[in-house]
Amino acid sequence: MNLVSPDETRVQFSRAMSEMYGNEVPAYNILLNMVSDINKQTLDSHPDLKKQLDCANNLERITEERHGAIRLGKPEELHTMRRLFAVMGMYPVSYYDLSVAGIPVHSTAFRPIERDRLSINPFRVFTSLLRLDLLDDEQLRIDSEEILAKRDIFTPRARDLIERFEQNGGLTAEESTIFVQEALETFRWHSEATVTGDMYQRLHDAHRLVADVVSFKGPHINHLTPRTLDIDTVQVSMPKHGINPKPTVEGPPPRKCPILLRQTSFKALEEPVKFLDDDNNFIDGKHTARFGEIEQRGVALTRKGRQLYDELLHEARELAQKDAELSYEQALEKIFDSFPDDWETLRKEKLAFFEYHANGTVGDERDLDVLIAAGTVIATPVVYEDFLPVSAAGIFQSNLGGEEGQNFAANANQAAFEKALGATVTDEFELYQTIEQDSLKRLFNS
Ligand code: OOG
Ligand code: NI
Repeated sequence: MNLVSPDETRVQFSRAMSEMYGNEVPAYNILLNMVSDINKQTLDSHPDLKKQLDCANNLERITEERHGAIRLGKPEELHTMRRLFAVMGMYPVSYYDLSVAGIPVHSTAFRPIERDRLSINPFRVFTSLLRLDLLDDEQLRIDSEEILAKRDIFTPRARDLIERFEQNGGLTAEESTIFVQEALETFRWHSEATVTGDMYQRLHDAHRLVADVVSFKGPHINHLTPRTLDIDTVQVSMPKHGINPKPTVEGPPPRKCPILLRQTSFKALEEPVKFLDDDNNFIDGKHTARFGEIEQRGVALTRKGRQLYDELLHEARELAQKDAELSYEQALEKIFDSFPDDWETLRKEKLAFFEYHANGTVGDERDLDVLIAAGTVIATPVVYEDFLPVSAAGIFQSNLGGEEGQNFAANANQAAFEKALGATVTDEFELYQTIEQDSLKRLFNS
């Protein structure tokens, strides 16, 4: 049997999803054009950045690079979703507890995990599972479970093809094409709700997110995010194109050497939907769910670097609250002064991960600092491929319509999440560590 690589299925799926979302949300296409223009300009005016990306085999992937997000309602959905993403070579990485930010979900990101597969297409989907256990209203919990129990978000054909993939260790080209079409159905927008207007209102009053998950036939993709090389320029250009972004960019402040991830989004559009009435007729209503986002990715930090980032972010948020004279951005810039901002220091202090490439004959020398100083070895930053819980909370909040002032007690439950998933999530730090170590092996064994 001639089987296609899961990478090929992922590439096709990522393209199909982008096309579908562009048809559903026209502002997404405007954003894509802006990002593509600004990326071209950035590369033209920063040959060093271009070289760095090229060196790490990461230049090609940027044009098509996207992440999306979905929200699931019940454990079995997460379980089947894991199997569906595996068909495309995407695996769950990291656990994100959003309850701390007043959002009743916990999440993971499905993405490729090996360096060369990421280079082909790093498509990722931030996937959240609703936590009805965090709601106070017992009756609403029961009603929601009952509504969700009735739906199947996967097509029978998609389920069959997932099984074929598992049995045969892959799909044929023909099966892969059908799989992409069938999988797409799960992520499509449905304007017809499965609940009455009254029920929607009850769900909405508990939390807008609960209404978004429980009221519809499936987990519509709620945004698709292109990667920009200059988020600050896109942020200021958006209003010129009729798009209003949230006021602040999430993540670290602007820097010479970008770290982790910076993100900004524009608000969800209010869309016409149809609810049921008591006689099962459709009545007109409105729902806000889908939005746009852009991201800029920087270097992946080591545990040590990440700890420093988390500490400084916390300090900056405190400072911005205490000092009315300072804007959030000013507080962020001020506090992040103490995060080294040159590649040499980031590398020598083991704050970030790097890949090492030979640029001449390495010989018997094993001291990286010596080799790099001599220009024999080049160190390039490893791209951060994951998400940030505090930033994700900010993105959730902005598209849920601002101050959704709920306080759930911090309540991580990774064990329950992994039980639903039917697998453990991979530790992101170990993946970056492997990329760095593999590059050293190539360097010194060849
Ligand atoms: C996901 C929000 C988080 C990100 O990029 O951090 C996110 C959602 O709204 O479902 O997309
Ligand atoms: Ni996102």
